[in-house]
Amino acid sequence: MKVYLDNNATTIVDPYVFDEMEPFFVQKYGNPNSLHYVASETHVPLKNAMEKIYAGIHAPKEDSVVITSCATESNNWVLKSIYLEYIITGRKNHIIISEVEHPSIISAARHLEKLGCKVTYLPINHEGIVEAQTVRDYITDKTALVSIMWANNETGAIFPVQEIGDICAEKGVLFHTDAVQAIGKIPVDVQSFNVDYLTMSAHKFHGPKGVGALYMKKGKELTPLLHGGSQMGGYRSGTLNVAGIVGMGKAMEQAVDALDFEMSEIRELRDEFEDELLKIEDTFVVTPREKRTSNTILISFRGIEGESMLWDLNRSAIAASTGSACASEDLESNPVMEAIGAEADLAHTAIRFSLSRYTTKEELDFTLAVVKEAVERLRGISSSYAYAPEGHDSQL
Ligand code: 7TS
Repeated sequence: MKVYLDNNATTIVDPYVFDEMEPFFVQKYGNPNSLHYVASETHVPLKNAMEKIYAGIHAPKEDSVVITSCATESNNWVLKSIYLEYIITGRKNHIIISEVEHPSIISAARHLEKLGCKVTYLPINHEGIVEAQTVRDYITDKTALVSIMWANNETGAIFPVQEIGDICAEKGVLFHTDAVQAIGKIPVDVQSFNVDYLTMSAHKFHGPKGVGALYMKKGKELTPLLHGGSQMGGYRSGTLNVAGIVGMGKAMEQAVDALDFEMSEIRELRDEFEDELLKIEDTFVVTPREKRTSNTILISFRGIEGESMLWDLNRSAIAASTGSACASEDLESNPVMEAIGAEADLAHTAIRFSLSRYTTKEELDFTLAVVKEAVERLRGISSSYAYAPEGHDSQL
């Protein structure tokens, strides 16, 4: 049995999404900006796909959704645009992000810091959540932007973006949220709270890789970073990724349809699996379930290096993660575990299981059995487990 539990890194393309995309490679391959019939074959599908993306986040027509190549691009774009519009011009000098944002926000912010922008990296609380009050505490009259993710990719923790949006509106500060891990997991309605910019990525909700989007509220500023033709209203030039956009539209429609299923059935599967994992001695989960997206578990097994556990899982054809794939090549400890101030030995033991609507109970039962075996084997050879603090039966 092959088990894929790394859906926060990427998801399988939904077969309906794939079917919808296929004609745009070898049949309807026109450049939408050309003036002939091959081009016009793309117009209605593109329009329909864009409508589905707008509908998926409840964006009114007067707002903008600009297609990008990925969430990394959307996130970089917002920060760099704010720098060009507000910081370099001297209107403001400060942006606020959290210390558990995706690297596409953190690295972009660090880059802007080198260019003279002040950046505040907000802490998370013991549950792995950025509190709205903390945002309020750090806003100054020189703050141009607050960028706080909606759901964290490591823990699934849902951040109070509605409250944060209210605070930003009250203080006259722009608010961006990275909603990559929220779409398809919780209802996303840009009209239900104050948000100026919102990032999406199709491959996180069973769409194709290489296509994302940036939502922007009417009247907000955004500096075009790719100058060229008039595509995407001149905000982002370059020939449209027709198949990708069509795929993202279909994936969004499917994600909205499947939302109840994700929030009930997948949650139930996740909870049962988590209950069983927590029966294993010396295991820890940071964020309480009700404050998390329904598909994610970040769990620590004391005494077991995350990478060793992954190795054992991988040998049994189970794909999981020690956290973000963007950071997992360098054997660093999990950034969220570090941010909550977990003891060093625990910060290295976190494993992320992220489910999707394709995950089955059989797959989770199999995974549980493999995890139990791995825990026994790895603790048996672990020197750090023998030194674990009180409350645990020493194996010495
Ligand atoms: N923002 C969040 C919250 C993410 O989780 C990711 C990818 C991105 C942005 C970047 O998306 P992309 O469209 O540019 O690929 N997160 C992960 C992860 O958790 N493991 O691998 C990739």
